[in-house]
This record gives sequence, C-alpha cells and structure tokens, in this order.
Amino acid sequence: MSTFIIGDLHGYHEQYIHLLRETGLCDSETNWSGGHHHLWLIGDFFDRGVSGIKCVDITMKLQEQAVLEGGCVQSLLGNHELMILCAYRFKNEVNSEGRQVVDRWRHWGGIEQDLEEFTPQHANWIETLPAMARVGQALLLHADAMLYINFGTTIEMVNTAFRELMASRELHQWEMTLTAFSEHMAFSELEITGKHRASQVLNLYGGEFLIHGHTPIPYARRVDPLSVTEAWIYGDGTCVNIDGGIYMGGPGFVYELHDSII
Ligand SMILES: [Mn+2]
Repeated sequence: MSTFIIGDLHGYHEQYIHLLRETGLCDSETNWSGGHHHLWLIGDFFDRGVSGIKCVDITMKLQEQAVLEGGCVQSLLGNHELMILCAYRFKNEVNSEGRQVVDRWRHWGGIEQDLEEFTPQHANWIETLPAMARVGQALLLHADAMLYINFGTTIEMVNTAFRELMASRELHQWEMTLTAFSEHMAFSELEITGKHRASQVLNLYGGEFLIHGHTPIPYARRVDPLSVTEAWIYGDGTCVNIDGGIYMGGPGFVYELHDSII
C-alpha cells in the first residue's frame, strides 16, 4: 500500500484527471482504480482555474468508490476552501474594511461559476476537512504558515478549532483566520528562522518531516513552472513542498509516500 499526495489544483480539473490516470488511481471514466492505495489532496481545489467544483466533485466520487475497494481518499482544508465557504455563507455582508465578502473573494481569484454551482453538500464536505493530519512519520498541512499553532497544541485540537470556526457566524474570526492563512514560506525564508519554525511545528504535532502545498514551487524557487516535475525537499529534509504550481502553467505531479517511510 502506498499513499499518494496531490498538491494545489486551483480549478485545473483536467490536469487533476491526468495525474490520477497517470498514477493508475482512476480509469478512463474517472472511476477509482487505485484498489487499496491511499490518496490525499493537500487542499486548494478552488479559485484561479476553470472549475474548483469539478475538482471537488471528482474527489467526492473517488472517496465513495475507494472505500468500497479498501482504499481511501482524503483531503486537507486549504485556505481557498475557507475563502469560498466564507463567500457562500456571508455573500453580500460587508466586512471590516467596508467591502462585500463576495467581492473580496473575487479579488482573490474566485470563479463566478464555482459559487453558482456551490451546494450545501459542498459546504458540508468542506466543513469535515481536517486542517492537519499525520500519515506515518509525515505531518500533512496545507500551508507553509504558522497559524496552526494558534489553533491548538495537538492535531485534534487544531482540527476541532477549524471546525468550530466553520460553524460560526463570526465574520471577524473568519477574516482573521484567512489573513493568517495567507502567510507563505514560513519554513523556507531566512534559512535558520525557517528551519527553527519547521522544527517547532514538528515538535508540537509530531512527525519526522512535514509535507505542505500553498506556495507554488516555481514561485518559491524562481524557476520555470514547466520544469517542476517533483517535490521540493528543503530544510535538511524536514520540509516537502508538493505544490507544483499548476495554475502557473506547471504540469503538476503526484508525490508518493513509500511504505518504508510510513
Ligand atoms: Mn493555499
């Protein structure tokens, strides 16, 4: 059994299907063909690309099918899931900056059709997503940001706090979280500080190394998106960035966690 992890899709459903087929996780009809393997999505299905809804619908379908085969499909919560859920819930309400919530979401790359096709089922699904997870020795989190430590000292506490936020009507709390969630490169900027932050997170939640998306590798490393075909491992092997920058034109890739590591 292997665990496969796919990074930020940002609405690029065709690339998603391509990656799944290439890895043998789905067939030509986009039905689960991954048997007992596990698949994790790192979050950020929505905004910027054609259809975040299609990316989520594919994932929800595969999730149901995989269980019947003894496999498993799971996803983390990305900041863009929180953003579209915020736009869906608070739509025309005005935030602390005097701006309509839905307008700010558009500014972040929101795609009108995603919001039109967004149903209560999509909202319910997003609300169940964990912000953080452990897979063997790997700690999975969406963002290379420090906000998680403000949500609790255990993975369970962090996930509960995010669920409570998503159930709340406190727009101010949503906004503060979205701002904190938009931090990038906490583990890679200023080499020594970055390493220190990564070990702080690993010491708190456990795991030998952390895996994240959120910051496109072509952006972080200033390289051509087309050249990014594998994860970027940094911080002496303690951090793995799996965001190939699909929305920047990168081909994307599937990261495989081997049994030996699990
Ligand atoms: Mn993100």
